[in-house]
Amino acid sequence: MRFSVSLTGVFSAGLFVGLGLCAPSWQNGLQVRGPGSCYTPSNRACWSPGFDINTDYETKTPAGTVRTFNWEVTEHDNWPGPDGRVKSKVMLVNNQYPGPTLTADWGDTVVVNIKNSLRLNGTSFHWHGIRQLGTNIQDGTNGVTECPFPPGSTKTYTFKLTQYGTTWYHSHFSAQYGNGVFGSIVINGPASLPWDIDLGPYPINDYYLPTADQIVLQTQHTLAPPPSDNVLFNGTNINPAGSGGAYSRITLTPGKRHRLRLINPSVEHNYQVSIVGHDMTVISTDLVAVNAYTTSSVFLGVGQRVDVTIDASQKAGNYWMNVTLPASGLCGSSLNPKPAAIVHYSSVANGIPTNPGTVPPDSGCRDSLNYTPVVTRQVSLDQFTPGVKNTLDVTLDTTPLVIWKINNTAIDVDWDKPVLDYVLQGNTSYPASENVVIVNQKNVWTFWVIENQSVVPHPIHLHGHDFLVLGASATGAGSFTAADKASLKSTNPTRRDVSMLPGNGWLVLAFRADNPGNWLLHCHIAWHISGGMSVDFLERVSEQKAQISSADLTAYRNNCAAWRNYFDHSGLHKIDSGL
Ligand SMILES: *[C@@H]1O[C@H](CO)[C@@H](O)[C@H](O)[C@H]1NC(C)=O
Ligand SMILES: *[C@@H]1O[C@H](CO)[C@@H](O)[C@H](O)[C@H]1NC(C)=O
Ligand SMILES: *[C@@H]1O[C@H](CO)[C@@H](O)[C@H](O)[C@H]1NC(C)=O
Ligand SMILES: *[C@@H]1O[C@H](CO)[C@@H](O)[C@H](O)[C@H]1NC(C)=O
Ligand SMILES: *[C@@H]1O[C@H](CO)[C@@H](O)[C@H](O)[C@H]1NC(C)=O
Ligand SMILES: CC(=O)N[C@H]1CO[C@H](CO)[C@@H](O)[C@@H]1O
Ligand SMILES: [Cu+2]
Repeated sequence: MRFSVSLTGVFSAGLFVGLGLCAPSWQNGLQVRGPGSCYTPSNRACWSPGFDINTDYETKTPAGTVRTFNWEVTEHDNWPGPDGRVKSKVMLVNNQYPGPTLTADWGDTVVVNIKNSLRLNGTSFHWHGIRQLGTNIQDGTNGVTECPFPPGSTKTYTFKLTQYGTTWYHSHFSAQYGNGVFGSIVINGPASLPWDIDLGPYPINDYYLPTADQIVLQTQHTLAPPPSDNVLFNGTNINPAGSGGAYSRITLTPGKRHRLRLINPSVEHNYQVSIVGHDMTVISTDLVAVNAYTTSSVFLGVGQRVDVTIDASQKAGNYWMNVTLPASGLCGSSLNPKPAAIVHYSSVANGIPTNPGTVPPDSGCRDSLNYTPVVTRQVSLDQFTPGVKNTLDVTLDTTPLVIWKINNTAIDVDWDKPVLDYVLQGNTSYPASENVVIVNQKNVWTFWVIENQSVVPHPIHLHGHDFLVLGASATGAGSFTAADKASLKSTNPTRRDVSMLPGNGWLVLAFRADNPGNWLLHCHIAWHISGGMSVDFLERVSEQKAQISSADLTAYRNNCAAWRNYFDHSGLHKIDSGL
């Protein structure tokens, strides 16, 4: 049994590749939709004939099936809440907090019908990390790729899952996801390490009693964000006073290897996760399968996902799972000083753990860049000349309001006139407030230096691509210099869709211009993007119009007309960037 060996060292996916991925009998079999019979607990590297962990999913995707979901977003006052305290207002998908999990297989096409039954707010649903190859119009970014859809209306999103792993969806209508409009996405596919039991998605997020709108207004006047009132694990926790709520309990089966899909759908907190007495083995970062990497704690910035395996190989008992916020307080602080859940072995009674364990080494709110993708990528740094054309400086105004700028501009989208309107009209007179960055060269790697004038670290997220994280400086390193180029990693660096910009430091990213559309690059702290911290990459937009079906175009236009008809007569006002 594999549990007789301890999981030290780094496993390589190649090990399992060598064991023969798909049995030869499968190779000439029928085209399977979904997992083939080779996808077993002892061989998760295989998926179906012709598809396995080594398949380049950016060029080859299984046929898949169509899966339809019907959701409704509703608004509730005086919600009882999961931690024993009443919350004045929430907005929920299908009355669930977090919203329903969207589960599908690699290659499937999903159709999501969403009814907006909110009282006043529009909404828009973004599918975080989904590549949307050729389907920028399905990206769900209001003011960019669509108008918000108004109360009483239903919108349908349709897109193909070319990647696999764990991700999430959330509203992109201002900070609305902070009111509860978010949920998990599981895309079943091959894995770099065998496992027995999939425990499913496990969101861990900051939780506030005031509404997201109230905190947006507060953070426009005060730089330091308020501490969270709690941190929820899989939607629950006891409250810090211990006067209500319930711990989340993860049940392990002794002797088995479990897959846990950690997701950080917070609005502000970037943290480390550790389990007393147990290592975790990382097998995926965001939607990128990585060679198994065993560690005692994992870091998750806002928006990031880390899929881990956990072996139930310790003495049967109850153990704490802890979340640790970096000591600086710059990556979030909570009125729950020691947020925790319980990891419980099924062979013993439920109980409160007694061993407090050891606090993990302080990450300083920096990402681990030790992860190596199974499907490799390589760039040539000869093609990277740092300069004004690829430098994006982050700056901050604090008077009269707190405003976050990239390249000297705070984004401020127009819900009534998305940037897509300009693309469709071929109108290149983009308002400065759209903060566009033009990328016209076809299929080349584009390089971006993001620099920081603020002491606050930022989780930087890109739509429509996984980026290569070529490097990130130490905290306080200042600007990127020509000499820093030598420190960048160009051979199979960590690849994902969110990475941390260190406080007063730099982050260098690369993505390939292979997906025409207009894609945001933004800080995923809700209060920062609300305050303007985003650019909009206009990637080969001259090719975009031809990609849009007439049905999608009609739906887009009809929705924008309905939105303007609603909002322009509502007496309501946009209070932030709109994102
Ligand atoms: C959004 O909804 C909230 C709660 O109903 C309301 O207070 C706010 O004014 C709305 N904002 C917009 C822009 O619709
Ligand atoms: C998370 O919560 C859901 C809904 O209550 C539950 O079905 C699932 O088993 C929980 N996940 C874990 C890992 O405990
Ligand atoms: C884990 O959480 C528990 C409960 O809050 C706490 O008693 C313990 O000290 C924490 N351990 C670590 C390592 O943070
Ligand atoms: C292009 O957009 C600008 C800014 O919205 C607008 O003033 C102008 O009329 C547009 N041009 C055309 C030809 O529609
Ligand atoms: C930053 O803004 C300046 C002035 O508008 C512009 O010339 C430059 O191209 C922008 N930088 C990028 C990376 O787009
Ligand atoms: C480009 C830029 O603004 N860089 C700044 C990053 O932060 C350091 C430390 O505050 C400054 O020295 C750099 O000028
Ligand atoms: Cu930020």
